[in-house]
Amino acid sequence: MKEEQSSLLLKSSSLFPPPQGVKLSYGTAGFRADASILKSAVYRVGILAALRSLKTQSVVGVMITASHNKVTDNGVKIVDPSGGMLSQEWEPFADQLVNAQTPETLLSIIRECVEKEKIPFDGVQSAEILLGRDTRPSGESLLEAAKHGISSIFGAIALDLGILTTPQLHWMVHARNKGMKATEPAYFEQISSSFRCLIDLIPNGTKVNKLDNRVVVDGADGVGGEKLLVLKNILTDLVNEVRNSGKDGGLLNDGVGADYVQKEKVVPRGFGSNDVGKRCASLDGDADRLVYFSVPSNSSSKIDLVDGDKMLSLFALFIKEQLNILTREGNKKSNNNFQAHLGVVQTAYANGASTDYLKQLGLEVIFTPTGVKHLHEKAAQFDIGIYFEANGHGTILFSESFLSWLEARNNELALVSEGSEQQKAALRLLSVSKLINQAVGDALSCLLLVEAILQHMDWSIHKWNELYQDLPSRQLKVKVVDRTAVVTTNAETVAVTPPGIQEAIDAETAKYPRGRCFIRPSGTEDVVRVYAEASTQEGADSLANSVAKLVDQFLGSGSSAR
Ligand code: G16
Repeated sequence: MKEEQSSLLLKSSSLFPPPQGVKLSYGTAGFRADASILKSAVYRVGILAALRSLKTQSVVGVMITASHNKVTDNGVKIVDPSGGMLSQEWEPFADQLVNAQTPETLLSIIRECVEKEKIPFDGVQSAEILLGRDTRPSGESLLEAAKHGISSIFGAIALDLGILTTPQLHWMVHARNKGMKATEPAYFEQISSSFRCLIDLIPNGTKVNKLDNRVVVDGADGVGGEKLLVLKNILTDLVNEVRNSGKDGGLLNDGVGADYVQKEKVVPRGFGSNDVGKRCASLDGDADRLVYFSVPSNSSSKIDLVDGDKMLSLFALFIKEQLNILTREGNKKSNNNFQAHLGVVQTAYANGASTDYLKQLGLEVIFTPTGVKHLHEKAAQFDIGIYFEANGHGTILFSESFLSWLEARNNELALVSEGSEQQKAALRLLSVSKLINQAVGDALSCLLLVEAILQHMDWSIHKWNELYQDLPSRQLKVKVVDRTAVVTTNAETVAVTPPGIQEAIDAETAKYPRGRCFIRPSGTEDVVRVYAEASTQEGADSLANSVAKLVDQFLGSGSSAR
């Protein structure tokens, strides 16, 4: 490393000293903490992003967001050149860099990484980093810190894209590296035009949502609400109303948003008995998660939740139907056949009833630990891989080889049987691959796909919700002294430490018919999460409460943080 580069790094890092006595780790989705202690971490992630861009000779992204966390938190994560999460191989390096106590240690860690990764670091190669942030008040100054980090590396350029949803930034990094236009209008153009294609392909002529039957969306008082208003102007038939759009002074994620709705199973702020019978949806704070719900007639606050598992099931059903049409009888005459391998990926939070349903559909179901970085990797191994967390975070991945076959098949069908059912099925799958975000879970594109499929099937939200009946479940958070004391295995279903806790959980679980329960340390909040399922709601609640008490006993002082 040249002398000038070293002294630039020493000088700039002295402006961003790390907070004393704080150890941060690159968790489920990057670094997250109270925004007041994050400047140094964000500055250093800027450096890391520049190194990643130099290493890969591609554009990378940095997103400033804490998604579902409370408004006073913030966070930062790197978007890899593929548009996906930072390669997990680089996470330990991110941890070391962010926790280095002095500018000198920081410099020696950077040197080590440059050497180990053989990063071209001569000031000749260039690096480009796209920056985005959500609507948190702390976002602007943290973004400046990221810019400082980036400009501390010779040849690195930061492009500030302002306020974006997290999936928009992922999409733009993906698009840039594929040589496509990577702007917000290009994003909206792609998702809205592929949505229109799906609507035009609905059997028996084009159907349009009746005005009184359009979805009502809770924007979590975050960036998603703001962007949905843009989409509402482009697709005027789509959304009836956006509430909690962030424009009316509501507090981000405070009694609103997908995380709140899914965990508490109650209406978000601004919804109630006037919404009985309506199809409602909720985005999370940075619009990478989506859940649907309806308000039953006998309730003003309880909801019927349609979560990520049901979205996965709806998507799987639709994709499977299109694949069946494509490969049925008349098609067998073609020399151009392809047995697409369709698979689904879930986590331990998936409702047991959803897994049973997916298996009944004949689908291969794989489990991974929590975090889309794990699910995405597995889904990418299929020709079509659908992954979803129960919390509404997920997408559908199409392999390059399947897409080239599909394009060719569509062209072939256009010549021999234009407008046939087979060709329509090919076109529908092609449209889905353009509509749904190939980089990461994206609430806006998932909302469009759900709306298109419900219209295609002519289904109400109730019909959709009846695909299977969820087993009653309950999730709790427990605040403990040190959540890292919980170490898990088997896709987080078994706690290896502290010793004896798993046996105690098993003994408790055995008391409940259809009981299932696990604990895991959160990677985004300072809590241990407890998930319980049983044949009745009382059973699930009681199992979750007993296990929360066990967590308290084994891990020390913490009041239940539900
Ligand atoms: C992030 C991750 C999700 C994960 C969620 C909760 O979501 O992207 O994959 O499910 O955190 O993680 P944990 O249980 O470890 O706290 P988001 O929407 O907050 O970015």
